[in-house]
Amino acid sequence: MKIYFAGSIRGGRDDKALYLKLIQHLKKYGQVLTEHVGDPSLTHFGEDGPTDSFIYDRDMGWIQQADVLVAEVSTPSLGVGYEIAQAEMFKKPILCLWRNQPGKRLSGMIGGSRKVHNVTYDTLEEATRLIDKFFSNL
Ligand code: 6K6
Repeated sequence: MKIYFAGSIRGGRDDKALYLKLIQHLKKYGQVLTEHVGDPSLTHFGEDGPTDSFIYDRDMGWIQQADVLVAEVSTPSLGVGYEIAQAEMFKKPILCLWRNQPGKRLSGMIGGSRKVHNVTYDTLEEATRLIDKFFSNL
């Protein structure tokens, strides 16, 4: 199985350690195409990285190839929102993980989509259990 994991890059890297742990867990279900999202050395700026058109073309190709998209959406990111919309268009199963945070709510454009399986969690253990449940129902 090919898994596209989406998490914030230029939207902010506060959750990068969490992304890495979720990616490690997802690897038991198949190949994670986007392991770089959990790279601790990847900053929100990425001045030495590939061009934006390279990133866009490669990531759109990967979403098309993927069997499933899993997004961690607690740090708002334009790129992650765009990827979720594209995955909807390609009719991919989508899991969105939202960590409960006082005073914050998930965008209605994600939380309100009937094509997205939205779940909320408090701990990493809970998030991994929700991932297991999602994959067991695929
Ligand atoms: C490194 C540091 C900053 O930019 C880079 C290189 N950029 C990217 N490399 C790989 N994937 C990217 C990059 N920028 C965005 N993406 C994709 O968009 C990832 O798959 C993420 O799920 C999502 C993050 O979007 P933003 O808007 O938070 O950057």
